[in-house]
Amino acid sequence: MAKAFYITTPIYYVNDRPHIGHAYTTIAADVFNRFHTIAGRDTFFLTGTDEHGTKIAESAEKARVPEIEFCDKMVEEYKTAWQALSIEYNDFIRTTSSRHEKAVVKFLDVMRNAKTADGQDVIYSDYYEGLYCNGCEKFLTERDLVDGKCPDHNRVPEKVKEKNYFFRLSAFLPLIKEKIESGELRILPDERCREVLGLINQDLPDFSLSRERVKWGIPLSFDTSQVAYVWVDALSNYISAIGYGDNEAMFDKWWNQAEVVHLMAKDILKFHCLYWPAMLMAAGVKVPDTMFVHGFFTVDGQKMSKTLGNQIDPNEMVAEFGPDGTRYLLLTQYPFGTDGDVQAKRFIVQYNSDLANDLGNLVSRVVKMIGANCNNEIPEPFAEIPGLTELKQQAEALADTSYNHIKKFELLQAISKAIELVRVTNKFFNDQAPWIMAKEGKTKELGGVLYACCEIIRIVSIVLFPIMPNKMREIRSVLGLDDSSLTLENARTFSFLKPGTKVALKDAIFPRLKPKKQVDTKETSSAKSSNDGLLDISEFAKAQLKVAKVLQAEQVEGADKLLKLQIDLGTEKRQIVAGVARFYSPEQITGMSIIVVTNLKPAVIRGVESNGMLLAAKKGKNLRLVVPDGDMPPGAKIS
Ligand code: ME8
Repeated sequence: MAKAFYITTPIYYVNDRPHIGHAYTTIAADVFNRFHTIAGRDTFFLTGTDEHGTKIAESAEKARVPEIEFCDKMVEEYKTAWQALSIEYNDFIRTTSSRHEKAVVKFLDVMRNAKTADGQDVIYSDYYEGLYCNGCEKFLTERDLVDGKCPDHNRVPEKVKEKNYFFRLSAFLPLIKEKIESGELRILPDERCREVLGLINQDLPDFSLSRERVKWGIPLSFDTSQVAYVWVDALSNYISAIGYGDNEAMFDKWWNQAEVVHLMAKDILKFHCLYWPAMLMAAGVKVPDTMFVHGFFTVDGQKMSKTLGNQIDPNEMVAEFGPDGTRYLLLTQYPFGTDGDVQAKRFIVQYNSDLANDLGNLVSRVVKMIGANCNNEIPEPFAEIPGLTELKQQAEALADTSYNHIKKFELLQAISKAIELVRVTNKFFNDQAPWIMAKEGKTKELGGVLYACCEIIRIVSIVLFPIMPNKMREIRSVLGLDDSSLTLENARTFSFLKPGTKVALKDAIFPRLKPKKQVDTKETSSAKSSNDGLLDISEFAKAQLKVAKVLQAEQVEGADKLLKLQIDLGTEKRQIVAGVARFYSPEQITGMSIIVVTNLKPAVIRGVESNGMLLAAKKGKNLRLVVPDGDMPPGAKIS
C-alpha cells in the first residue's frame, strides 16, 4: 500500500483578491490530490489564507474596518472561488485561527530552546538596522532598490532599527544541502533545485523571525513586544493544520508517515526551500519530501498585475467556461513547472476544439448511434474489427501512462495522453463508419465498434476525472455509472461495461461556445501594399506558414463545399475550415501533410471556427492542395 499523501498550496495573502495565478496552483493541487485518491491512496489536501502583517493591516485600515473583519470578508472570496472551481480541499487553514496561533507559539518555543550541532542557540536576539519595505514585508538591501525605491512596490523603503530575534540559518544550510543531495528533500524541477543550491553557496545571512514594529501578528511567548515574522507564521500553517503540538496521532499520520508535497511558484522558493526546512530541522521535525516549484505565467504575453488591471478573476472564467472548462484550460496552456503564457484569447477556440469537438463529440456520436441502432443499450463487444486490438492496448495503458506523469508532476502530459486517445478513437469511429455497418446489417461489427467506444469513454472519464470532475461524472452517468467504479484500477480493464446497460444523453456535455468577436472571413485583408501592388518582403514575412498533419476531417453541416479539419501543428492542435470538400473527401485528406497559414485571426465560417488557412493551387475547376515535398514533420516552418 502506497504511503498516505499530503499536499499543500501556498496560503494566499488576503489583501489581494483571488486571481487565476492563485487558482492555477490550487487547481493543480486539487488534481494531484484527486488522482492519488482514485489510485487508492489516503490523501489530504490543505489550502488557506495568510492574514497577518503590515500589508494586511494597511488594507484593513484603508477599508476602514477592523483587521479581522477585513480578513473574514476576503477569506470568503477565496472560499467562494474555490467552491466555484470545484476545489475539494480537506482543510482550509487561516493564520488568524486560534489552532494556528497556538501551533506557531509552540513551534517558536521549541526553536527558542533548541541548539545547533555546535551548541549555539538557534534563536538569538540582536539589533537589526535596515531598509524595510512594508509592501514586501521584508528588509531590502541597497542592491535590491531601483532609483532608491523597492521595484515591486515603487516606494522608498523605511530605515528601521529594532531589536529582533534571529534564526541561525547559517548553521542549517550545509545540512539542507546534504538532504537535497541525498534525495531526502526533493526540489523539483531540477532547474529550481540548482537555484536553491546556488543560494546555499551564497551563504545567506541569518534572518530575523520576529518583528517589533508590526502589530497585526502572533506575539512571541518569550517576548510579547514582538510578533512572529509573517513568513514564520505563514510557513507553520503546513503543520498547524494537521495537529502540530496538539494532536499527535494526526500529525504523525499526515506529516511523519505521509509523503509530504508543497506546491508553490518560484516567487517564494527561498522561503519554502531554505527557511522552512531549516526551521523544521531546528525544531526536530522531519523535512517535507518534495517542494514542487512551478513557473510564473503571463496572460496574453503580459505580466499579470493589479496595477495593469489584467488579473483574471477565476469567477469570470467559470461563468464562461464552467468549473471544468476553466480547470482544463488553465492546466493545458504550457507544461507544469516551466514559465509560460496563458493565451486567454484562444480559450474559446481551445475549449471548442478539445472539449466540444473531440471529447463531447465522441460521446454524442456514440450515444446517438446506440440510440438509433441498439435500442439505447450498450451492445455486445465484438473483437474482429481492424485496428481494435491496438486501440484497446492504448486504452488499457492510459491509466498507468497518465498516472506515471502525475507522479512526476507532468500535468499537461497526463492530460494530453487522454485527449490523444479521444482523438484516435474519433478517427477509429470515422474509419469504421458504423453508419455504413448499420445500413449493411453488420450488427455484430456495429456493436463491436460502439462497445469499444463506450469503454474508451469510460476509461477517459476516470483518467480525466481529477481534471474535470463534474463533466466526467456527467459522462459516466450517460453510461449508467456512478462513483463506486471511479477508481484508476477500473481504468486498466477494457471490458467493464455490461451489454444491455441503458445509455442516455440529454444535452451535449460540452456545448460549443460562440466566439465573442465574429470575424468576417471575406476580404479581411487590409494589406494595402504599395501602389504597384507589390509586397515588401517584410509584409510577406508576417505570414507564418507551417506544415500540418490532418488528423481528422468531416463535412461542415449544411455546407457542401466545406471541410472541418483537425490539424496537428507539432506543438499544438487546431481546427481549420477549408473550402476543399468538392475536391477531397474526409478520408482522402485525413493523414495528409499540408501547408497552413497559422497566424491569421480566428474566423467563423458557417458557424464553425477556423484557426488558419490551408494553401491550395486552383485553376479553372480544378483544385489541388499544396503539400511539402517528401517527409516534413508537423510544425516545420515554411520559409
Ligand atoms: O506569497 N503564475 O501569497 P500570494 C503562477 N502568502 N502562479 C501564480 C501567479 C502567476 N502569475 N501569481 C500567483 C504568498 N501565483 C504567501 C505564501 S505560503 C506559506 C505563504 C500563485 O498570495 C503561486 O502559487 O502572493 C504563488 O507562489 C502564489 O500564488 C503567491 O501567492
